[in-house]
Amino acid sequence: MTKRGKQASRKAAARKYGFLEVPLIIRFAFLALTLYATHTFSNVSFNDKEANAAIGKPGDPSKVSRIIKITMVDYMFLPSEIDVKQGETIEFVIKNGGNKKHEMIIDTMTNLRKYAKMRRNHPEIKTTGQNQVPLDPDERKSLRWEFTKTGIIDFACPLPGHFKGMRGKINVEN
Ligand SMILES: [Cu+2]
Repeated sequence: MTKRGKQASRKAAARKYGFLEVPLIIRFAFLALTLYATHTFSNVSFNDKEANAAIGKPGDPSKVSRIIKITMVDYMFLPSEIDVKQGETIEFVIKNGGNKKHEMIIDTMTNLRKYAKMRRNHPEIKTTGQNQVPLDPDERKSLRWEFTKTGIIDFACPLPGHFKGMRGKINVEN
C-alpha cells in the first residue's frame, strides 16, 4: 500500500471507530510522560514516616551496638527469628548463600504484602529504601536499623515465589 493509501485507510478507520488521529508531537509527549512516570514509580517506597515510627528507623552507622549475621538460602532466612532490645541499632550483615537473587525488606506485614503484590504484578519495578537490600548470589551487604519501639517487626523477601517462605520476625524487647 502507498503512503497516501495508508493515510487514507487510517483516516477511514478513525472515522469508522470514532477515534481521532493523534499528531506525532502529542504521541512523543505521551511517551515522555509514560517514561517519566515509570521512572518515578521505580523508586517507590511504602515506608512512609508513620510506618517508620512503628518499625524504627534507618540506623546511624556511628550508633551500631551489635552486628547480627543473616544468611539467605533458597528460600529461607537463617535465622528467621531475632531478638533485639529497644533502642539498639543493629547492623545486619546479610549474605546470600543461595543460587537465586534475594532481597531483605524490614517493614510492617501490611507493607511487605504490598511489596510482594507489586513484584508479582510489575516484576520490572524495583523498589528502593533504607529498609531494604537486594543481593545477588554470594553477595554480602549491610542494613543498619534502629529499633525505637517494642513489638514484633517483620522482614521478608518480596520476590514472586519467595514471599511465602522467606519471612522472619524481629522481636524488640524492653
Ligand atoms: Cu528471595
